[in-house]
Amino acid sequence: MPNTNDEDGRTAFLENPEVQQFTTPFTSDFHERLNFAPPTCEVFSAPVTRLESDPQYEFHIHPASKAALPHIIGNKVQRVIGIDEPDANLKNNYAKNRSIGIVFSGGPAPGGHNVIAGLFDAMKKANPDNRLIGFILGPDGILENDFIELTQEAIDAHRNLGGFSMIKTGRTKIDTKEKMAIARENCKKLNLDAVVIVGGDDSNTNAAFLAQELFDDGIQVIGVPKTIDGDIQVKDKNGKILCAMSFGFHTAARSFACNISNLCSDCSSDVKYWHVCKVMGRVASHLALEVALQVHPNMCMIGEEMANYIDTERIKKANAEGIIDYTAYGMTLRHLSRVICNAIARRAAVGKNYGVIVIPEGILEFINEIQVFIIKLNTIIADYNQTHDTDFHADFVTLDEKLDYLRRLARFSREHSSFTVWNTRDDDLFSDIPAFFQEGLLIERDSHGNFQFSQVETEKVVLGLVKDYLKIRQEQGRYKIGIKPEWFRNTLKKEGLDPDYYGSVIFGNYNTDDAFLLTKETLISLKTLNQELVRAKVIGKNDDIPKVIQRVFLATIPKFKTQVHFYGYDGRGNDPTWFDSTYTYNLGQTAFSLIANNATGQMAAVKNLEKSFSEWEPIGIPIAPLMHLEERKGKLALVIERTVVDLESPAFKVVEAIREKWLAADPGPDQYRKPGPIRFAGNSVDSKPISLTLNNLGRKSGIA
Ligand code: FBP
Repeated sequence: MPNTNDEDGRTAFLENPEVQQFTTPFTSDFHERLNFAPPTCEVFSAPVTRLESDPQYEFHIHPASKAALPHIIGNKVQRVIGIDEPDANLKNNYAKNRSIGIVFSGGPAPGGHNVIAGLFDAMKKANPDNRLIGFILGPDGILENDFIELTQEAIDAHRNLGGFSMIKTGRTKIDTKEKMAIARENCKKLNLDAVVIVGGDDSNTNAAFLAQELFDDGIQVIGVPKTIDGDIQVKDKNGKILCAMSFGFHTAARSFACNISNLCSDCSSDVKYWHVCKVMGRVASHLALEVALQVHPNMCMIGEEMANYIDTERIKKANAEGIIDYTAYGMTLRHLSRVICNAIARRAAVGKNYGVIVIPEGILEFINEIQVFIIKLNTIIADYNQTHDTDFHADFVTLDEKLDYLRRLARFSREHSSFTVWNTRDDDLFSDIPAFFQEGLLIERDSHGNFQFSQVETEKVVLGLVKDYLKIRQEQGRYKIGIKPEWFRNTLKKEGLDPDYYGSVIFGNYNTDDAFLLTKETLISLKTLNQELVRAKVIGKNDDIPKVIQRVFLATIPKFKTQVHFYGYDGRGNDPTWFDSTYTYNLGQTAFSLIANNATGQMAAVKNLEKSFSEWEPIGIPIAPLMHLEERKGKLALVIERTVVDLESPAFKVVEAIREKWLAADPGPDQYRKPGPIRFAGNSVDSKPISLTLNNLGRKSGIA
């Protein structure tokens, strides 16, 4: 380094190109991404595309959707067809000068910038005078008329890059008559021909309502399926797949998987930690399932499986007593902690007092007792806000104030039997929950009325129970670290003691072929060890336990040490994989084809994502038929149905069949898989979600 007092020397140093490669934000990877041109589906190489209804797809249409969305309920699935020699009509309509607005809605998902790039390139190819408007900070941008015109330069600076930073995002919902009216006025003021809403289930629901609202103004609205959670997957009523996965899922899962696989390496090296990895996905466990397939962790909880759990023992007992035991259906928090503890204890018994557990962020949503609290509290908060025309959280700021309000409700229910939402039993059960979790359950809902799982330390609740139960197991002598017989023998021999003399007194399986020695269940402390050695006359009443025996014994007492990790925002901001870059670029192109062919109330999608790229087909999916009624903010609302993990799917069945092997509660090696980092070049570049591939293979071989 030159003399830092010498201004000229320092300037020259900073201007040195070799130094500048580190002082500017531009890496070679970054340039490679900007310059990558994702391949497009063949139809997009034609000068013009048109749409063709595909009658093979049918939907169960909810009457409420029919009533609320009359202008778009009749929409059909549209195939995008490339036309090399369009007639004048088609050509002119396609090339019509258009202004299109685009908005991101909800959490970021890798690939969003490529939706914009794909749309931009398609619309400029159709007519270089077309304009693309980006609304800033999500739907708020539409309501506040805050937008920028997206230029070639801006687009080129964001190609294949993660995040939504180009126009930002937000979670506001355009859900009232007033907001709809403002949105309509602002779109009209901007002379927009169409609006593209890139969002999750709630945002695509919003897109359908906006399409209905703007129909008479001739402003088209197109949705794009985004969410790392992977819960927008569309099938028709006969199970034919239209959209296998929302965009962003693959990248987020790969990013989480890469980090979690590093933890697998770490924990199997210093062999002292259980890494508890909570991964995003609040309503569905698709991300947890995909991460499990990518990494082969020792344990992976799948929420849907827990909800589906049936305690046959309890049912038998209830049948014998002639009663119905509702608690036998769905896993309880207690049972969940037992399942985890059993696995931890089994690994410890073969000397593996470490491991990796993956749990989905929304795990508690699948636990019956917690789900009931969430629904009840949603209803209470929504009713309070409506009745008092105010905000529950502003009126009751502290936890004590909130609890006090709930207590008053419980009292009210005692006095008025017609009020059943919150009774004394609810209040008592709620008081048993740790304060931080009570607070979590009472946090503000998001603008769509969703419970905000990412704000709650779910893992802390589960871990608290696990730690308590492990302590109990330890006191019962059912949680011990197994030690290798050779190590025991060598250690004692080194100190001049006869291993056989002590072995059969200390270990329950000393003279067996077992690969690991386990101390007898009754030996749970140095005191009980002392008593046993005296009783077996191996040491005298007043003798100390030999130091080396103490050392061996202490090595069999497990310490449950955890490191807790949350994987969510990091993977959500990752640069997209090849799969997501290509998928999203084609989604943008599809959105333009739908707009240029006068569609509205459709979701741009790519069919056959689970197959090789040459089989991908751009399509439009009608949004209105995907709606059903669901509880939101304590009320029933018409929303797109989210897809949760299908327990009959080949992907889940694979996990179910192999998870015992991944637990590796045996003397053999762990089964950790290394998916490696996301790369934009090389062999792994065109990988796709493993769950999609397995489901496709399963269908092909007739097991799904
Ligand atoms: P979207 O459904 O909007 O795509 O967001 C999904 C998600 O990433 C969830 O996995 C997570 O629970 C939530 O967003 C976090 O929300 P926030 O960004 O408001 O903390």
